[in-house]
Amino acid sequence: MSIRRESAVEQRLVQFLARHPGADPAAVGPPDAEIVPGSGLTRRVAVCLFESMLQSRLQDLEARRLKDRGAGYYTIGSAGHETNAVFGYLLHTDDPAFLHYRSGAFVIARQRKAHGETPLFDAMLSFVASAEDPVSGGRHKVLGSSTLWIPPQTSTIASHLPKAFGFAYALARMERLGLRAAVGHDRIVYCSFGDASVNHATAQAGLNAAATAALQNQPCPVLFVCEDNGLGISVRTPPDFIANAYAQRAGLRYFAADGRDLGATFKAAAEAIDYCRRRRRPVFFHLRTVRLMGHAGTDVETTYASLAEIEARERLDPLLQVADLLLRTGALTPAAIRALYDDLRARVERAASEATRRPKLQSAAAVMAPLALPDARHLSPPVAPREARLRAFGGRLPEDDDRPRHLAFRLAQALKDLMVAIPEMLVFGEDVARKGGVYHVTDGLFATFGGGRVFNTILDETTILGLAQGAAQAGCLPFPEIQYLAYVHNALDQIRGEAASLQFFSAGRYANPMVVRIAGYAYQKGFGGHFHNDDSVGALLDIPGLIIASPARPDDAVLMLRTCAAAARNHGKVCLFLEPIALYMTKDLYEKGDGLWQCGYPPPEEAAPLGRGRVHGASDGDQLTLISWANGLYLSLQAQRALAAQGLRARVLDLRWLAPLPWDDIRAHARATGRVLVVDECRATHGGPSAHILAALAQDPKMEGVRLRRVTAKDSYVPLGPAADLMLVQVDDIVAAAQAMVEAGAR
Ligand SMILES: Cc1ncc(C[n+]2csc(CCOP(=O)(O)OP(=O)(O)O)c2C)c(N)n1
Ligand SMILES: [Mg+2]
Repeated sequence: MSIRRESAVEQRLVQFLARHPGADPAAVGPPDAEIVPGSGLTRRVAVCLFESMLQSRLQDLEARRLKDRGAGYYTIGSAGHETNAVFGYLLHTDDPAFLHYRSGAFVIARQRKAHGETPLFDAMLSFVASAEDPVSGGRHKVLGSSTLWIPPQTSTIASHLPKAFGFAYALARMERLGLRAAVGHDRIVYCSFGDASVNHATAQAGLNAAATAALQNQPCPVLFVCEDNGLGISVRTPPDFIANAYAQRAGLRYFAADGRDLGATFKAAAEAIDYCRRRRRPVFFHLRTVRLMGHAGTDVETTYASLAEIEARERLDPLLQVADLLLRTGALTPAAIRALYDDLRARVERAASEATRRPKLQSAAAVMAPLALPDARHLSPPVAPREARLRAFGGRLPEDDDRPRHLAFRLAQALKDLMVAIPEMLVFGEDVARKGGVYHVTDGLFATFGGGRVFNTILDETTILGLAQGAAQAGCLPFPEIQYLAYVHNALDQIRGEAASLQFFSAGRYANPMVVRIAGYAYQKGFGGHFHNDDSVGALLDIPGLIIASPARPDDAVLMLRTCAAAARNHGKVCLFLEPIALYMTKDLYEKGDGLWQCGYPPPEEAAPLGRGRVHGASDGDQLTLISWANGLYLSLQAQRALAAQGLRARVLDLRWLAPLPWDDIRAHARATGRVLVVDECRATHGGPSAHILAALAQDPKMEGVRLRRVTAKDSYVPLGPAADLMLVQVDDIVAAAQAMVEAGAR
């Protein structure tokens, strides 16, 4: 017995077609008559669906041949799942679709409905990672279409359910707000996934969010389709698990069909789509499928299944069932179906051989092009008309009020200003609405803009970030809030794997612009634990393409928030905005009552240049540059004064941006003073950017002779009470390190 099942599966179909006796005269009818009575499926449409299904199968087989020849790279296919073509056919071509990797026939069926599409060639370009692949540009084998609302999905199972929910939820909200959306307000969102994937926390988050919305009578037209083949690679899903778990799930309307029965699937799919579209409520559609030819080309099924089982599955091949339906009813003659098979197979082979000759990505720059940051000169913040601002600010503009204010106060004003200027901007998260956020940073927004644009979410960070992605793709500019830095970690994949990667894997064709505000860092008095007092941003720093802003001063926070809004809105960027909780309410810098950590409100047309730092107290003859940001800036400025009292002159460079880092400023000030002390409030080992900064300076020939050093927090969680100070960088540590550097001699 062969452990590779491609040829067995293909031969079974070929022989079935060859041996089929043809039409039963009693079942023959005209093309527009129903092929299965009561199904709504005509013969014509059944043939059309079969073509999509067959093409999908032949593509899968070709993908394996390409891999065997060393010309292709990806072999997870749709074999056995092809009835999902029904949804591709029935939905509108701009009903957004977030797809399971086995929804290949869905894509083909949808592409057939649109003019000017070349689905076959596109798939082959994708298999061979050609730079001409019209979705990812050769960056990944993805199911997707830049013209037909199929944003590419990569391989993290279940990661797309929260954004599918988010798109549907936002679409309905945009309609109520009178906002123009990226697709019509009557569109529904399609989202498919496997049966094993349902177990994933991220899948549960998406399903739960949609169900909760429905139970709160909030429209959420999302059609979840579980393509249930009973397996997750080698692990069996308990029989009837999906039906038992979802047939009665409150908030989700359940539909089911056996994918081998084209008529029944068509009927149930049409009903489910109609329900979802008209009622604007979420649906869970259970599509029973089989998996043929293993999980992927590399999966040897015989290591975990008997031949009898494998062959039993192969007998359930939906193509056999659908071919039988078409032949029995005379929708196609045996000769026509064989010709169709031969023609399609030849076309697939021609397209594959052409695709292998098309160019690949040739340079690192070409690969990375979609990650490019916007030109700092093109980041003008949007400004609302004066009248509208006056109304929002109660008759007095914040820049006309010269009382200095603290960080949380200025951030709330900056958010308000942006909301006036950007009608599609939404603010959401836990407790952000009436309460105004746990730190009052969203104070007053709910009262000014109402619950349509400022709203509480359910308590789940995955949902919040999924909602942000979906809402962004629907045409909003989301400003989600994450309550604490540590809470981003339990949903990090939504940033790392999904939001930040979308422009890359779609070659810039799709974007999910957003500004994620995250309250974070340590130095909070009276709080312990790694959650409220988290001092690491390491997990965020290596995510390609992300913009990470981290202001310390109220004026910088306002200016940088505007830059982020422009980078997101005009360039589709995902921006993280890390706010130091410990400085939210801080008013003084050196002494109680000095009020030096308060600022005026920068005029609304001003913004901070992306990736540029800000230097404090620089003068000729400085002996040292302290480089820091956030709480570290606050401490460094205090250290600067203490050092000055000892006759040691240090300037302080606030990085402001952790990505992109302000390299020009870093290098200029390093050269100017000959000594660099990076004050990194994060943990020593990979917590913050200091090691990276020092490594880059150390190997820069222009930095010859510049002394380099850093101070960091300890590699520990942060404890409660005064013991926290033992772990975190203190002013004295900075002063001591600076003194030691200067005492060590000239550069
Ligand atoms: C988060 C995550 N964990 C593990 C994997 C590895 N993996 C890829 S597919 C798969 C099985 C998925 O099974 P199911 O959801 O039933 O889909 P099927 O392949 O059967 O269609 C696993 C474990 C992954 N891609 N993503
Ligand atoms: Mg499965």
